Amino acid sequence: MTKPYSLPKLPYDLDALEPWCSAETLKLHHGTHHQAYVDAANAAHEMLKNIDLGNSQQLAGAQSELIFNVGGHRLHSLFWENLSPSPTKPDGSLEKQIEVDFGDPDRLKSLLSASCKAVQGTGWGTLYFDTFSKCLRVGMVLDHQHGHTPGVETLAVIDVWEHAYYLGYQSDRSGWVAAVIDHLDWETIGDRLKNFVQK
Ligand code: MN3
Repeated sequence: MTKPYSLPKLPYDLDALEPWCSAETLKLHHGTHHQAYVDAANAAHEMLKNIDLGNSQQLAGAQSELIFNVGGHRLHSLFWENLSPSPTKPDGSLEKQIEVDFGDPDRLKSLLSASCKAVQGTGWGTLYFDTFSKCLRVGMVLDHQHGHTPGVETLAVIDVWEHAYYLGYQSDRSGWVAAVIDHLDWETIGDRLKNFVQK
């Protein structure tokens, strides 16, 4: 039987992000951590098929398992794609939108960095497009599922769980965040914005 969730292939080789993200870190992060969220999401999907509807606690538990693990799967899938082996710059309509909402790309990067630092414990820094206000916003997701307004369109995410950086950076989360921000794939982020604006 086909499972609803599967691990996506990385869009580059395991050593493509070296030296700032080692092949060892990427292998563990993608092949072990991301795979674990995929497996647990499939398990929660199965559990919900035959759930006892009279058992609210079991139902809430299974739904919460699904949300946490699908959240992890989705965020990691976005994360791999919004990293670039070589530095890129925002251009075109993304560049214009950044000017309108933040003044310049450095202000946006500073906000992203501060948001990543402000995550207590496990979570993610995010850049998203609010379809109501038509504004770019910087925010954070705690764990994999708390803190995001439902319905916003995610453009870029930065993983600040310790498993993302501990092998290479130990407790230096700021060093990891700075390296990721220097290697965001602004082309992918611009393409995501175009898709959301066109909706
Ligand atoms: Mn992770």
